[in-house]
Amino acid sequence: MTSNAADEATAPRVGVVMGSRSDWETMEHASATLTRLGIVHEVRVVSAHRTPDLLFDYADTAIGRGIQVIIAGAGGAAHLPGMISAKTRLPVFGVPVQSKALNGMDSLLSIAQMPAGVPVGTLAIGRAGAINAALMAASVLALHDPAVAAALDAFRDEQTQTVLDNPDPRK
Ligand code: RP5
Repeated sequence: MTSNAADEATAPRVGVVMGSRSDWETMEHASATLTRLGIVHEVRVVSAHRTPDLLFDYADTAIGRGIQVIIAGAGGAAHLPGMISAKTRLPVFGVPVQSKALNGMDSLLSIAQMPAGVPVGTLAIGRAGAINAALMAASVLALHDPAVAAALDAFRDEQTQTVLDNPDPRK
């Protein structure tokens, strides 16, 4: 493998970003799901409000660095996913982090209610949303990557089999 090919194999293809370190408890589920599917990804704290210049730089350079999908989690006045989408044509999946004050309804609405023309694919509040954002990212990559497609199919088959193998909820 040449060094260029090696770099390509290890370069992150998904960016997982979050507005605060406090979001990691939620967003680690996205990262763990990507890892389980063998998808190389990067994880960064990028705050729309506290580090706006970093947000612009991250979104501006993502395509050039080989990122194909961005997963963005934020809570409260959750502007991170929408502002990233405003700055890049990459697909952006937004994860509403459960806020203390309003249980994540604020996060959900501020991520979902984007104006026409600047999309954010919005997932459920919290852990389920983080996991599903990773699965959506995998679905996008799987369109052109047989290894990711196989990993995603295996994940889904295993999930189905686990339910079928455990029909009695008392056991
Ligand atoms: C948002 O504010 C973050 O995404 C986080 O969910 C929320 C609270 O941040 P911290 O005050 O815990 O850093 O920007």
